[in-house]
Amino acid sequence: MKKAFITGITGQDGAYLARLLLEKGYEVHGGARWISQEQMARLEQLGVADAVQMHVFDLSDMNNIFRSLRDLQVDEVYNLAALSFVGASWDLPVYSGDVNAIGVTRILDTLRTLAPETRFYQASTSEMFGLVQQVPQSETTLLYPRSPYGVSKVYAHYITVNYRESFGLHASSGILFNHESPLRGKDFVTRKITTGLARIAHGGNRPVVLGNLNARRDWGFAGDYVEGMWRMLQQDMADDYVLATGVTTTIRDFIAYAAAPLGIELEWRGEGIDEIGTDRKTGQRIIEVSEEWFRPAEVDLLIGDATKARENLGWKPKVDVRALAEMMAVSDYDALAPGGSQNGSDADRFQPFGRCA
Ligand code: NDP
Ligand code: GDR
Repeated sequence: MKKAFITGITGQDGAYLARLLLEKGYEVHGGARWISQEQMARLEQLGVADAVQMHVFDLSDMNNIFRSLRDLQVDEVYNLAALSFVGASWDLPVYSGDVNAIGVTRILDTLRTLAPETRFYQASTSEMFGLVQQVPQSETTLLYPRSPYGVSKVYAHYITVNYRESFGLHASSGILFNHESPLRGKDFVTRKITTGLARIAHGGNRPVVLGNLNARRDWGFAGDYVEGMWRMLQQDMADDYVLATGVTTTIRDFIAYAAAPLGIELEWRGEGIDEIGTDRKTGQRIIEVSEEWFRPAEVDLLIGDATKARENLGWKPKVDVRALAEMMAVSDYDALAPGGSQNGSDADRFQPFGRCA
């Protein structure tokens, strides 16, 4: 039986990956920060909370990482832990660097010292392409990050490549484009949209207030992407791979895809921060725009070329963006129904500190 350690197991991808590895017969260990609140919700939702073995783990603590990897002796480490919300990385730039960048060096250097045979996966990101230098983006596209998050992930990506080349570690970097699911954190735009629309479809009257509706993202389903992570670590040689759908969609179009299954047809009026989306049938305000949710520097367009993953790993996504939006909207709608699992939304619980002032 293979043993795997997943950092960030309490997050969206951690939950899907844990389920996948358990299905494949792995013994799954998970690392989670000690915080004084319930963290097992996603693992519970997928029905795997009791099957994983949890350990206190924090990427900012070198000795904790050293002891974890020494004691666990695993075959594979998946490093999914990170401060993953781009918007918050301007509020926490030093922490982003410590956790997302130096934290990866802490793991790699521990593996180099204690367990050089252990296979390692690093959660790299399309945010590294930032102000894109090529369309579509592939493994060889020049990087130009646009946020403290993106910058920290560029360091993490290259230190992974460097430890592979310097010490022969089986260390792979998955450059994953946006992937979402009903388990997505509620601050991310897709889930903020689907929780907000679900509330409205249940009779709510609060519009969803968003930032830049023109940004384009290459959105896939998280369940498909964790399969790609696993495939990377099953290769004889470690390498870097883009995982993406090859389709890009504006925020505005994602809203329309999510609204349709809830019976809302949107009509758009105005421009920039004056733009609003109303329900064509009732005239109710559904979407508003506020400067507050614009970022100090934006990533306008992402679209990935996953040819290498398709050819070398046999990986391709199964869920397209329309099906994804529908899956998330229906899940949030059902969760708000009587007896559903959710009775409100946490979206927008963190306000930016007037970043653009
Ligand atoms: P989530 O935000 O859902 O999960 C992040 C996880 O990291 C949580 O389990 C969180 O724990 C944990 N974490 C945060 N800080 C620390 C720390 N200091 N020490 C240990 N654990 C920590 O992210 P996703 O599941 O969406 O993403 C997984 C990884 O993939 C991240 O690294 C992200 O940057 C990257 N990525 C994600 C993409 C996406 O579209 N989802 C695309 C490309 C890359 P807690 O529960 O305590 O908060
Ligand atoms: P992203 O995801 O930054 O791509 O990072 P997010 O959903 O936060 O933003 C996507 C785009 O939507 C625009 N946007 C808004 N975003 C949020 N969160 N809230 C809003 O109200 C809003 N209005 C418009 C943003 O400006 C942006 O252009 C995600 C994370 O999972 C990262 O960890 C991961 O690396 C990348 O995807 C790939």
